[in-house]
Amino acid sequence: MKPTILSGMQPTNDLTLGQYFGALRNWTELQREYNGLFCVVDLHAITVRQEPAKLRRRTLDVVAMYLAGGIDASVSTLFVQSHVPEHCQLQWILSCLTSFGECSRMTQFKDKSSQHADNVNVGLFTYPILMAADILIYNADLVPVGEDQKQHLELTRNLAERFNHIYSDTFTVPEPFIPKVGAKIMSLQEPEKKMSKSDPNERATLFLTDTDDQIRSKLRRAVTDSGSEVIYDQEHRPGVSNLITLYHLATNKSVADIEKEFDGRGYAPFKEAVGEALVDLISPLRQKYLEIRSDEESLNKVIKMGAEHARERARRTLRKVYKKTGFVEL
Ligand code: AQP
Repeated sequence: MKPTILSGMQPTNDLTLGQYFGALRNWTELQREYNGLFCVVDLHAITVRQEPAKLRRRTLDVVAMYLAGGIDASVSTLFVQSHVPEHCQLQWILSCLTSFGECSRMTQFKDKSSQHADNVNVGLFTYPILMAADILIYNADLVPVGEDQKQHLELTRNLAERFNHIYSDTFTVPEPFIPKVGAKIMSLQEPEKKMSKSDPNERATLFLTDTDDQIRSKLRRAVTDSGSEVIYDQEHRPGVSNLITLYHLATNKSVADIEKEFDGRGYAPFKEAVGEALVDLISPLRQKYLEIRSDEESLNKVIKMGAEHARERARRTLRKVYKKTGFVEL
């Protein structure tokens, strides 16, 4: 049996280059070596208020982008989180093992509750426990996460160990998979902030559905730093360093070669080149996506098959967990 990897994305908007380099591209590489489970986490998405019709549409958009990005539904299990109710059932059990203090320490809760001060709901607070259930219900060995999710994975590991200690060995304690480069893609307008699909400033974010002209224009207007040298220095030149990272990820050129290529040429030609490299990357992806997205019947077949596979595994784990917890079997 190959080891299992699990990951997911929220259908809160179109996906961005952050999701692509921070997650999707790695998933497609990992799916041959591992038993891959990739989900669209619609339950997580409603911790922030969503319009029902948009949520429904975006869930299928994300499924289509997974497929366009290279997830092979005949090799990996591609499913929608709400189609597997066992996640929520396990979440309740894990909630009873999680202290209030553990959830309070989550930096993403602090960030999101200040961003959505009018809707600091309990779901936002207990979100990391649902994430733990998503992972543990499949006994995932590896979870490809960006830097921002490291803390949630640590909680997952603690909960797995806690359950195992109280009730006997049940869950696999998952390991993080964090890519060395591109673990965090930054905003094009505020390079100290991560690129986010819900950023109200559209210029800050490169969507995987952007047209070639939009990509070029966003790159031209990307914030760089004072000075004119193309040198990687995350601390003092976050703007240009983010662009160097994007160029490196899109072309595979090393940072040293990029610095040499643009030595003494200033920011303008560099930004132009990054824009072109990203057009070369995103354009075929977008075309593939549009083609896949136009066939909803096939998309529905893919998620139905995914839900069936996922539920079979999830039911097995939940039965074991219920028994160990002391619930009477029906
Ligand atoms: N900027 C990023 N750089 C690297 N990785 C990123 N990820 C997201 N943004 C970046 C990684 O993508 C996966 C799925 O993320 P998500 O869509 O579930 O939610 P998120 O991390 O909350 O992303 P956003 O764009 O900020 O969404 P909203 O605005 O809806 O909250 C994760 O593995 C994440 O690390």
